[in-house]
Amino acid sequence: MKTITSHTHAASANGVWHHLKLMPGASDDIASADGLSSLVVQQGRIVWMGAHSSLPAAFASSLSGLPPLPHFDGQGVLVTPGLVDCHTHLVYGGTRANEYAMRLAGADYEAIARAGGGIVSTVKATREATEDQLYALAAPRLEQLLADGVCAIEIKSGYGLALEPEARMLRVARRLGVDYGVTVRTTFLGAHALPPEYAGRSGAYIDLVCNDMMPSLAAAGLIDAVDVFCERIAFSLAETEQVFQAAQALGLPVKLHAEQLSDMGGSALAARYGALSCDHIEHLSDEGISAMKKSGTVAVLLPGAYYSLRDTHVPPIAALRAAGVPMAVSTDHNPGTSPALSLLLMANMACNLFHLTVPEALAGITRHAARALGLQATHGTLAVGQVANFVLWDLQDSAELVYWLGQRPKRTIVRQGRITCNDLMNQPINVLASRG
Ligand code: DI6
Ligand code: FE
Repeated sequence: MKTITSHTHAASANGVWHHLKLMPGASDDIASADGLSSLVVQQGRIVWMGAHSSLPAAFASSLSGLPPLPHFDGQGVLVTPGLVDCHTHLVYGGTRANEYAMRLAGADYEAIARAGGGIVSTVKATREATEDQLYALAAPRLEQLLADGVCAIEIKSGYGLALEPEARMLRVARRLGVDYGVTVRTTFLGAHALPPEYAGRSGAYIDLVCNDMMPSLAAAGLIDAVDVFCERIAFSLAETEQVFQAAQALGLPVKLHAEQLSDMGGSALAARYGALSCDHIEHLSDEGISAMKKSGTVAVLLPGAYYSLRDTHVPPIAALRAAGVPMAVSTDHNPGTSPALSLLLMANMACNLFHLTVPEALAGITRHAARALGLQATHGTLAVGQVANFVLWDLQDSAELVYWLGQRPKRTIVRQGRITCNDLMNQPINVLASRG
């Protein structure tokens, strides 16, 4: 078994980080007069933030006989919270490049799915893969996302569609989180598609999802949230509600693949169950928007799927904005409709294709994405008490994060209190020594 040890070997980020130019909206704490802030990392958390001039003496020097904290000079570069990718199907076997070629030649996604391709073809490849094979396939994908500064990620099941292969996918997701030192939230998407052995017996399959798969996987500690693909090629509103009721009985939060290809009314239903998020939502109605606003449900925008399917129905961004529904942006990484492995590229697409502003796109891949996972207390912003996840970028203007296409700016990534990528920083300078 391949075990990654690089995270545990990465240098500790414990210390004082100063001369940081915070991305607008990165923090609710006030930046100092010169626009530069400092923060202190200890044991994997941000324990202090503010102007360097007000750094408490306890952090500036050694009062208790302990060695002083190292300090890191950010030299005024842009700092963002660690990015959050709140909707992925990262673990699967095979690819669907053949379907991409078919779509280019005129076939349509729904027709391919109805003909036994689509999700079900990935189910076949996933069921045939061992746990180690699934891990080996997913790890390099995760590495691509982490290289963009992703520090927390959601990973769904949904290509197993039976207890054992669903468990395998979720165990791989958990292992990736431990091995790479990245926050992983697992989502059970047993109701993603009807497995071939249940053809024509949708009700029986949903019973299996609710009464067998979900309780077993929850008891094994493999589920953080529950999702359904509510669509005319997948599951109905009534079936979706049955899954939500089972989740509620187990105390699991819900989310929904909603209104991607048609308006099924799934978002309003999800909102009634206090959903963390409704995702895709190209065909979201005004009723859906007000229900989401009322329940505090995040709208997750997935421009990679929109782009790959050559969709033309843009989600109702202006109405979501007017209603004050928080909007997140995610890769929706999956082999069928969004083989995307850059969250920064998705932020660009959300601006160009969906007309988000730069601040909206950046909030969409940090603060609001964390909320879509229920992680807002610990992820997505820079604040005392948050996990020490942040990225220093060799940039001055935060618009550059969204502007480049396929070029990754130089950066230093601190993930879970460790420096996991370091293009920018010299060795830490001892505080007392540097003060002479
Ligand atoms: N919507 C999606 O974007 C993915 N699943 C879903 O319900 C697509 C999954 C696939 O085509 O494999
Ligand atoms: Fe998806």
